[in-house]
Amino acid sequence: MSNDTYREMWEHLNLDLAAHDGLLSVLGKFYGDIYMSQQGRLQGMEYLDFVLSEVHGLRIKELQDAKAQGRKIIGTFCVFVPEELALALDAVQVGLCAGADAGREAAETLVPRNTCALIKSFIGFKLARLCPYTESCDLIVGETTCDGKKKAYEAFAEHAPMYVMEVPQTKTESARTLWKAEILRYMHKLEELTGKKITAEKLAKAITTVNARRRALQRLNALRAAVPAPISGRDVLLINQVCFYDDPVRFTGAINTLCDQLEERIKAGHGVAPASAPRVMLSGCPMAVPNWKLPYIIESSGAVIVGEESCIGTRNTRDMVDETGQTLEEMLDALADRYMKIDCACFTPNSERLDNIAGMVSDLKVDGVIQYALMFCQPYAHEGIKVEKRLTALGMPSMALETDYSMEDVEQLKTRVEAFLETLK
Ligand code: BJ8
Repeated sequence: MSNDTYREMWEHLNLDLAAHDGLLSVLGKFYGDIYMSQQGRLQGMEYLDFVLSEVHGLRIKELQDAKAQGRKIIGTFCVFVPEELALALDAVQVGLCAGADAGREAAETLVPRNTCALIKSFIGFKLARLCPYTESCDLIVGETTCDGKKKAYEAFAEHAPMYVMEVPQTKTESARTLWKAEILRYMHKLEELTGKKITAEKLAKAITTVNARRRALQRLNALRAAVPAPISGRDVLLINQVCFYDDPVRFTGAINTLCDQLEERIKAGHGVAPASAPRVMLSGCPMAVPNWKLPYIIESSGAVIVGEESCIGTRNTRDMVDETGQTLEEMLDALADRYMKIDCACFTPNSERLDNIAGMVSDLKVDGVIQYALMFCQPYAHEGIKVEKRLTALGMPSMALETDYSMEDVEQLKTRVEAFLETLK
């Protein structure tokens, strides 16, 4: 499609065209430096490069076409919002978390300065009219996870069509009852929005679709246990990020093709980094597009990232929805059970997260863990202390880093990462 057609579409979505041009050119340059400069990338990554190059183009056009056919677009910020329900009603779900330091000043008119960068970024994108995804949404679904998000949604609701799911804070029986009720309430909201009814048949199909995507990503993650590592952490982070935007069936096919190529590479004993490269796992806050700063620093310092214990990582893909349910009720229970397993730091207690981290460290043959927390993120900063204790007990070296989306601390982070990697050698 021509650039003029895209510009018309962006104008129609009421984007600030000049600011948007600026964002795209920075994004393109950043992507070139961080991704295209990598050696030994697999052919299958071309699909991801294409998707990213068209992230504000072709994919937005697809969303507009879907809307023209009467389908609804649902925006989300958290892996707690069950995509299966949207798919079962023929709606399209897209992730709206943002990873760029854009619109920060505008965001700080709605939320306090000491709010994490992820929250400020999605608010900033909205207020600065930079995000065609946000502008395409018929409904934006928030959730009661951390305090920062909860309060931000109140402010955001003045600017966008918001709906908030109540996510419990514990894993007790009564919390599960509340969560099941919330799933039903959300289902009714979506039915009202789409003018359609969820049936067992439609939900079963949606469950299979989302499970297939999880299975492909699980396959990809399992292949990273190979030594030498067959794919860079940067590329897998990109895959996990694109998973929130792309059509689920098309994406699953592309990831399985990539996994076939990875298997060939592993069989041939080839890797993306030498077998001696320190194998690092990232753990903590999600990294939304285009937040590639830390992975780039780590991998350009000679290490390879082999796992992301994060929502834009294994927390989003680890658990499957049971597919044996026959009735709508059984399927909704299966959904409630699957989503209650998410080990977000907003839960108390959240000891299963420590077990999951220990499992990943061993499965992926990790040499060291870098805990990543966004500045002002209380839940992950708190859990960082427990995570470090567990890792120390396992004899696993770790370090904790706190940062935001600015580039001011790049040199400082690089120095700390290099010093940590030295200790792993
Ligand atoms: S399930 S991790 S996507 S809430 S970084 S906004 S926690 S202050 S993103 Fe999350 Fe759902 Fe949990 Fe995952 Fe708050 Fe921390 Fe900011 Fe965060």
